[in-house]
Amino acid sequence: MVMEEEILIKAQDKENKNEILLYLLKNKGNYVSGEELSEKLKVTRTAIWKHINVFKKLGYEIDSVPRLGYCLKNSPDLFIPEEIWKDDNIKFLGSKIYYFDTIGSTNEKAKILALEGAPHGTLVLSEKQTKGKGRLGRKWESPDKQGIWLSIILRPSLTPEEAPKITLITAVACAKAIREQGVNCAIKWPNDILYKEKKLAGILTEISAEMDKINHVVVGIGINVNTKSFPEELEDIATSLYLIKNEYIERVPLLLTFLKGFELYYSELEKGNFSEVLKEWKNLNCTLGRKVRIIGKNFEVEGEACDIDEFGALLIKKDDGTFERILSGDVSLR
Ligand code: BT5
Repeated sequence: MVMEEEILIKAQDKENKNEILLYLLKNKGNYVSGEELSEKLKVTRTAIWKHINVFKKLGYEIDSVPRLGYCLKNSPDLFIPEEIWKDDNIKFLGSKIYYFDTIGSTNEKAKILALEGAPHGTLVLSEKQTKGKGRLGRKWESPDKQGIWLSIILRPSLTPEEAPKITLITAVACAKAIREQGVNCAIKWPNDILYKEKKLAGILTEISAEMDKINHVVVGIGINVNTKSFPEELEDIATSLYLIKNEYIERVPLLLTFLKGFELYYSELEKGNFSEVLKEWKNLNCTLGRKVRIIGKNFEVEGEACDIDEFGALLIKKDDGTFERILSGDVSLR
């Protein structure tokens, strides 16, 4: 058996965050003296100096000026865990962060970690995936440092039949974060974020459950951020923020906006306010009111997508006037 190449950069609990890097990140653009750092963080000046050199090797541009101290000028736009922990508005996501340079699939890794007991809110991120997955074993193109390839481990108090709601709240958080970049994307039920009918992001929700109880959920999100070109077979169906805006987009701020939105909608879901999120979903979707064809595991349905119910299922009005409730499938817009 050939072993998957897996290069881990960091696996860290939030309690063990690097306070020096965090302090520099929170004071980006300003000088902080070695004395201030050493007093506030109770570390020696030599230790600070050693850490600064490690951060520089990671790509952080840090000025050191005698008497003024250290100033973080530029960050490398990588998913170093402190980049997430620097945002105090993010509460439970990132309780533990696994950050890889290379991995087969963040979802596959997250499923293993979940079985090993990884806590609610654990994040798995990788700069590239060699076996990124879509639904039904399809492939997800995940080129190096060009996107956000992320999996979230959740331990929700939902019943298994409510699991599709998680895909919907993820889609809302994802679409909203992308719209903040000025890109008018829309959600195609159940798991696509489209811009002008081309796929900008996809979601893959996988659950481990018993009859009436979810053990854990792994929700995978892939967002094409700075992809400049796609393989031929995806050229007509995929796009990226870079291709839409014709400029390089910083990934870290986009990730932070997504995580904050996700926490907001997830807490609504846990409080029993899913209908509020559903309203947002309806505002952002491009499926309802359209003629669609849905291909599922053992069925094919055509008709008008007329509504989505409180479980996140799609209601189709067929040409003969009867209705069908669809839980999953591939939708093509007619
Ligand atoms: C999805 O599946 O859209 C789910 C994608 C989830 C990806 C994330 S990345 C982090 C996490 N770890 C993983 O291994 N996966 C998740 P589906 O609806 O089945 O769409 C898959 C189809 O989208 C493929 O068959 C291609 O046609 C197309 N596709 C592949 N890569 C793409 C890309 N980067 N951008 C747009 N379309 C793509």
